[in-house]
Amino acid sequence: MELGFESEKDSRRNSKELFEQACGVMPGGVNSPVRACKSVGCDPLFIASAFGSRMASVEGREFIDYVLSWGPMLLGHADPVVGAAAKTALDAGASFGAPCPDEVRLALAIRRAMPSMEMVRMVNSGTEATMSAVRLARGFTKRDKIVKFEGCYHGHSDGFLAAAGSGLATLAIPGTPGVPADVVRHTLIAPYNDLQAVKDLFEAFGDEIACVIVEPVAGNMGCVLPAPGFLQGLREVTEQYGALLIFDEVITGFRVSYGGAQRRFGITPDLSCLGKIIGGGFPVGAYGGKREIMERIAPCGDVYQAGTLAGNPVAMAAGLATLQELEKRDYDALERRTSRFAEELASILGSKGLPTSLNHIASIFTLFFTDQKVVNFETAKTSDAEAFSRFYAGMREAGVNLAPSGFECVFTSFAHSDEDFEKTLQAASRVEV
Ligand code: KE4
Repeated sequence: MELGFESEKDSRRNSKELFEQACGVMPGGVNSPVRACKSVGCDPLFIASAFGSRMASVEGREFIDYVLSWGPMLLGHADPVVGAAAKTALDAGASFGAPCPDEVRLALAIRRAMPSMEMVRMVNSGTEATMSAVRLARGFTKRDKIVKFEGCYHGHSDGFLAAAGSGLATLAIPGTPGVPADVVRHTLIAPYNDLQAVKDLFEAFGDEIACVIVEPVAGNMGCVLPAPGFLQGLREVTEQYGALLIFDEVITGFRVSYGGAQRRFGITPDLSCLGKIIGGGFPVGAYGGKREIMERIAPCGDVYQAGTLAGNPVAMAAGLATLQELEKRDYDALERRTSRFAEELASILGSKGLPTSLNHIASIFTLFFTDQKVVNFETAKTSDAEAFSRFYAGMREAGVNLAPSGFECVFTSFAHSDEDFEKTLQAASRVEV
């Protein structure tokens, strides 16, 4: 029988029934693969609402949330200031298909935080941002090849889906059908943190390489920090060969500092890509960089890129309110609290006999279940996936919502209280792993 929302009763249905219905009408029952929880062997929970650090499933079960919509909700869910800004914008009209003041205000706020982004173009997702930045790099340099890093994920545009990290790594698909070999032929892949491998690629293909695109802190093989000198080395080798350096700051932008990883590590990329936080939960991405490069983008230049809902007034208002709020917040205090929390979590799980390897920066961390230091995708893959699945299931049972993949991050927010952390640690101390 076709299940439907014929009656009020239906809307109170549980996640299991909703997932069954979803699977009949949406591939995998979800709109993004990792949400299906396949790699941890669970069915997804359907969420009815979220506020601050908490979210509630359709069954009314409450969870402390460390996914935060995969990063955007650094202020916490349903922040009242962001919500009010979005509602006011919505009451004035959802979309104009014409310029609006908040597009300019948000672009200026981004540039103030990240001065390397002399010009900014708004798009609707991180995928669009990175796809467009690479097209621009190719147009500007008149070169075709790109360098990316194994385990880094830059969204699902064709050229990147070769040994990508998030999603594909979890589903163990090293590339994907549907992408012509001709396209990924131009994609060169190096191990993260392996500067010599990058230099070797430039040695071999130097004048064909348009850009190096990198997550300055990797977040899609779990959290992996740049080795000392790695980012500076990328800056130098790209300058040496006339290639562009693109920072994919979709996760790190406004999270590892208000000025992103580029401010934290003191590296100036040629182009940067943003998403997640700058939309405050609405679909927003952006790319930007040096004026002479960005001015090659249509309509002032000849590199084409467009989008019906780019710069959407509601999303711009939410993003602007988010950045204005974040500018007032104490990132160092959140980093200290997150560090203490992550260290205590590691020691609790270590006391259960699990090997633990913690990577942490700002309000992001990943606890790998391995005795190796995790510095790239190879070492990330030594983490015990079965142990992670047991940990995930046990924590969800105890009311803690973690990312359903060992190749993702734990995100904290300015809404997480010490009580949230304490409850989470108590849950971890009871989990059978
Ligand atoms: P979106 O197209 O999903 O907005 O952004 C793609 C993207 C680009 N760059 C980085 C560094 C990213 O992390 C992402 C997307 N991140 C994943 C999870 N880490 C989104 C979750 C999902 O795919 O459902």
